[in-house]
Amino acid sequence: MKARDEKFKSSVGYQIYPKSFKDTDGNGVGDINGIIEKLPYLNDLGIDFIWLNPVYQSPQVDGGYDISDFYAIDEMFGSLDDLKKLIEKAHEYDIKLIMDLVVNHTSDKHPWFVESKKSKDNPYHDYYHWVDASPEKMPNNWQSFFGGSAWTYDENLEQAYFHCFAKEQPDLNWKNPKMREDIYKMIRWWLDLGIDGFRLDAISHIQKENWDFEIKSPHGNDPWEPFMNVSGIEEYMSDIKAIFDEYGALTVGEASGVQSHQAPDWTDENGYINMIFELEHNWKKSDDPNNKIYIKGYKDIIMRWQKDMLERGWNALYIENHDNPRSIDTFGDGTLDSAKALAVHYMLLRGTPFIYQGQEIGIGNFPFTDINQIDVPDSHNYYNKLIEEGDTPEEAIKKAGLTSRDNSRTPMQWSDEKEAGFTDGKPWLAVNPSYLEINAQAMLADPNSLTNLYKKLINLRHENEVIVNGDVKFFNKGDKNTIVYRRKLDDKKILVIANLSPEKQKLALEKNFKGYEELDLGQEIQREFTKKMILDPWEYRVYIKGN
Ligand code: TEU
Repeated sequence: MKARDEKFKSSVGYQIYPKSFKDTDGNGVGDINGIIEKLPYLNDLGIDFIWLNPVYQSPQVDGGYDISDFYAIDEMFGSLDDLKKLIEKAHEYDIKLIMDLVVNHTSDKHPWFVESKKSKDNPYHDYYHWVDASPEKMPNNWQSFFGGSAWTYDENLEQAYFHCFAKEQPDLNWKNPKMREDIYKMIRWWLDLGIDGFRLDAISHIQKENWDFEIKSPHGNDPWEPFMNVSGIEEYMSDIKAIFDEYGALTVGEASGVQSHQAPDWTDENGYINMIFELEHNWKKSDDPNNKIYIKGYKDIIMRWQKDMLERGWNALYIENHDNPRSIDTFGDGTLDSAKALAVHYMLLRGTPFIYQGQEIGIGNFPFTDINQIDVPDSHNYYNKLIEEGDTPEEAIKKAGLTSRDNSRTPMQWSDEKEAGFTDGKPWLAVNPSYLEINAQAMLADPNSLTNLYKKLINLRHENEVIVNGDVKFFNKGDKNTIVYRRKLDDKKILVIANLSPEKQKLALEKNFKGYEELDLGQEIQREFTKKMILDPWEYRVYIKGN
């Protein structure tokens, strides 16, 4: 067993959605060579590791999260040799590479599933969850995350199989020790190849309740309860942890359903993984037609997670990823000023920050006008449901467009050249028309740009241990739109103030902070600390004290 490497705590991650990062062969889809080409850009940003979304062989029903061969790279992304080269080149820059580990389910085209469908006594039948059923009667009333029943009937076997995502993503049966051995073998294979670790996809769903667990809809229990961090998962997680420990792997788990008070056990020195992505904070009021994050709700959730992980455990910090619309539009108001305040307030919290490609240059949501501009299946399901319920196509695309995951999957905007410099061909998903102004080249050239602010914040984390290991204390907890916290390690203190709203805010601080000096984070004017302040829209201030 290797000693646990604590470096993840002082690291900053960068998430790459490979289909949309950089295309080098003109097929309109990003590729591994494109990532290699952009390593200098990532190195210049200052990030420490890359989380690479799936590049495995896949029919791409769900953006590569439907894997048909765990050991192969999908040819649209390149080859295994390209990946080895990426690992090698990234390591030359001292950048680590972690990959998605998708083991809750496979593609329905995976040979295991193809075998499992053949007959009830096929050796792979029990690699998945098959239960006797009829077309009229599914084994229970559980719903899939992507809409509709979590069961799909198979006429030949007169059984249904379970899937908590799309029907093309059958869930693996973790109760089967042979299946687990095959997964463990695969995990080792990738670590032996030289990757530095994993982002564990949907890991909290691998264990299910018994099939007779009933969902009391619509207002009874949480519809996802029967497969959210269900008891029995501990055994599987311990097995996986033992492998991670052997290799000293860098790990982050997407583990919704793991409550903040349970998270320390998952992520402390004896925990299964280094850190956790909670999904709770993406809280929107269900009646908000603009699909905005409700800032006070968000703030309360962040404060709770920060507090619960103060003594033990570790948070992964993020405001954007490939599953949510762009943060500049959901948390912010579309302006670069809002993106800056967002950057400052989350990058200095306690935990390991992740930046999602394009977030650092301020790409916003896509102005969708037609459902055919969208690829993800869940948006199509939602759109069709709205049409069935009587919405006009205009009304339906407005709602489906606003909430679509494809907002964040449009190509990276490198320059103001054709297709934003992403491809010489036709991009698989249209480039956001904002690219003429919003692109990496323009952002890097402007010293006060969002991108240069991200660079400063990354650097600040690297140079100040207080941001890594200091404690965190919040002030003015009840304020709706401002967030104020202090990081402290011995005599060194950092005070962060951010107005997360497009209106001026009166701030009357509960405590006087004396002897602090302002850090220059590229604002037009400096402002001395005072106990009472009127903050401009999206104003942020960072003050520092001690050595
Ligand atoms: O997302 C999974 C995910 O968001 C759920 O685990 C979550 O718990 C649920 O929606 C409840 O809020 C991951 C990937 O990030 C996503 O892109 C994939 O579509 C999905 O897994 C399936 O692999």
